[in-house]
Amino acid sequence: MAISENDLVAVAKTVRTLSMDAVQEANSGHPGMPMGCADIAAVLWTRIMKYNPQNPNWINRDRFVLSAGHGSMLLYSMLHLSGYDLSLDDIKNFRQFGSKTPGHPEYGHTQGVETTTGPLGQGFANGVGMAFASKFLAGEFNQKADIIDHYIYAIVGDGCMMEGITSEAASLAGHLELGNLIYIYDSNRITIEGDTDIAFSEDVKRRFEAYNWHVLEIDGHNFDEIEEAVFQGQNEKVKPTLIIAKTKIAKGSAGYEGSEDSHGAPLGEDDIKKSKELMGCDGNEKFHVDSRVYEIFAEVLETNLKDYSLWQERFDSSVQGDLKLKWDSFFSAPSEETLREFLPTFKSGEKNATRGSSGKVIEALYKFLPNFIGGSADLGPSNKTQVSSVETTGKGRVGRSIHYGVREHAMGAIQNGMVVYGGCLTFSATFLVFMDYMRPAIRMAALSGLPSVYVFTHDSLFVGEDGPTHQPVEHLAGARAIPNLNVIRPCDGEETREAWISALTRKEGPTMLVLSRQGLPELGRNDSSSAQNLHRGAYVVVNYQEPHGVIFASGSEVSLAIEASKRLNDEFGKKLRVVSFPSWELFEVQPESYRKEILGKESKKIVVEAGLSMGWDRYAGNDALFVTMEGFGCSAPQADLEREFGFNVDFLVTKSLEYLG
Ligand SMILES: Cc1ncc(C[n+]2csc(CCOP(=O)(O)OP(=O)(O)O)c2C)c(N)n1
Ligand SMILES: [Mg+2]
Repeated sequence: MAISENDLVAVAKTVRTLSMDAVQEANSGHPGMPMGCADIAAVLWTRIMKYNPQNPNWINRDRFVLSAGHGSMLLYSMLHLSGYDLSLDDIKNFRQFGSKTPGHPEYGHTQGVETTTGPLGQGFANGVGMAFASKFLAGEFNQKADIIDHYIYAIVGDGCMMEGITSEAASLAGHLELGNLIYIYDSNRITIEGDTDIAFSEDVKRRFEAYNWHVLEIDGHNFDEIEEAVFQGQNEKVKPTLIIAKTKIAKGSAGYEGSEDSHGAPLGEDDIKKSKELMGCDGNEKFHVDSRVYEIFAEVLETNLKDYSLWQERFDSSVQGDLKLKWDSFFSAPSEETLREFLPTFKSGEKNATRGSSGKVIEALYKFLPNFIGGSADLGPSNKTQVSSVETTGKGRVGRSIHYGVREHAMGAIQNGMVVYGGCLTFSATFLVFMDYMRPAIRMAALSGLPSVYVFTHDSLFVGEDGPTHQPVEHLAGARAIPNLNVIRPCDGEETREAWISALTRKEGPTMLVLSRQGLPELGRNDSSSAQNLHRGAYVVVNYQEPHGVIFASGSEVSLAIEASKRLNDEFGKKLRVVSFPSWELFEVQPESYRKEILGKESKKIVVEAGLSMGWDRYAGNDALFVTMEGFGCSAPQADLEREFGFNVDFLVTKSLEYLG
């Protein structure tokens, strides 16, 4: 049975009353947005979207992204009504400790939440990543039938529209012609401080048309217009669609409709009672869902289940044999052993920049893993991420080697969208110094537990002549401060391969690979100093029975430490162990006995790292010698910087002797 206009009214009313009640009960939250978008949501979830709450991870479901994440009660209402694992009690516990209904939607926490949103604009860009991944998989698997042919829907607000990340992501989506995107802009012309006139006067329609989007304008409270616009969006196969929906924030509230006061605070018992009565509901009833509304969603489910089984049949009859094997490989992670079989090895005596070794690893990954995709924000040749063996992206074309353009922030968030979508292993790349341009997206990956891989090259002062604008100083400390982000700074090619293995086999969160621009010697290794020790975070590369002290170093400073240690022993009889310390995070999860053994009993500890010393005292104590950076670098050739900033063997030997006494 078709969903009638009265049904839509009933659903929208329920979203409004549940949202008012939940925010009131929590005494915090955002009722305005869900009330304003209730009509849009009612149409999307009953007449438009294909989804299956009984198999929430169905790969060909339509995705719904609530980019305006503060309106979480909109999403929770829809998830509850449509039969996801979210009860009315969960809604009553909105924003409470341990509930399934946190303030902003959290991926992995609440079934049916496709991506974590709240920081405005992230969701917009996540959706672009989903659309990219969807097109990529469609290209690989729609051989005999359309296996992947769904849409990505999002509701984005004025705030999303103002954020820079949205401009980056929209520009790329228009260029790639991601016609599977259908975004609805909740244009209520209200943000926290008031009317958007105070800060936002551009013509969004013309702006998005210029980005090569298909733009429509509708009344966001008119069901027919909403539905018709979405159909037009579906029929537009080339351009992404933006539906500018004129709405009223807090639509249906007796006293707050159209007012910024409804944005982020409960409406109050009085207004809620009056509003409910105006809507024809019992003013005293709380968290009420009319039985007809559940019936409507039972009908929706029936339709959706039919679509789902048709899809299943399509899948079973067309994805067979080699194509099925390929499908399975796309959806299973490669093991450490498999990766080690085909990844390159590096020989002692060679000299390689770790970005170069990483480049060789990337070439092999592209060759052996058909779902390995990624790219750089226009630094491919420098990041050594660009390969000629696979198709690149271009105007109207997705590909495995992605030209993100100079758009770091969107790159990070688009990558997150690909990861939550599934089916692909993906990396992004830029200079380490520009990680700050994508930091919010990295934080979201860490928070959401997404195994995104970041290739950050040109990792220190030793970038040289480009000067302090391009020389990272505080970036390692800043990265280590992000919970659940693994930071790995390998010292040579062998460690670089292992770092990639660590990143690609990690399931719990993102990993960043911090790589050198300059050449570094491959360490001479034996069994006990095998690069596979990288997975322990820190390990001994130079050992002595009764050492005078220990040097902790990472990345490009490991070979320097080894050379200094050798001279200190040969010329001065001072024995310093050297620990290659590529990753704090990997080290932290080792057994205590291992950590104690590596940190050692020596009271004399030296840290050598071309970055801030901040945080190293946790391993080396306050009395350690820190051969680190304490301020910005400067523009000069590498050798001069090594001398001036104290990162050469002579300096390290002299300083160590002074320190050891
Ligand atoms: C990056 C970011 N900056 C600031 C905020 C705080 N914030 C939350 S909602 C909001 C205003 C958003 O306005 P709009 O998108 O129009 O939502 P509406 O008030 O219409 O619901 C702001 C500034 C945020 N969540 N994310
Ligand atoms: Mg607004």
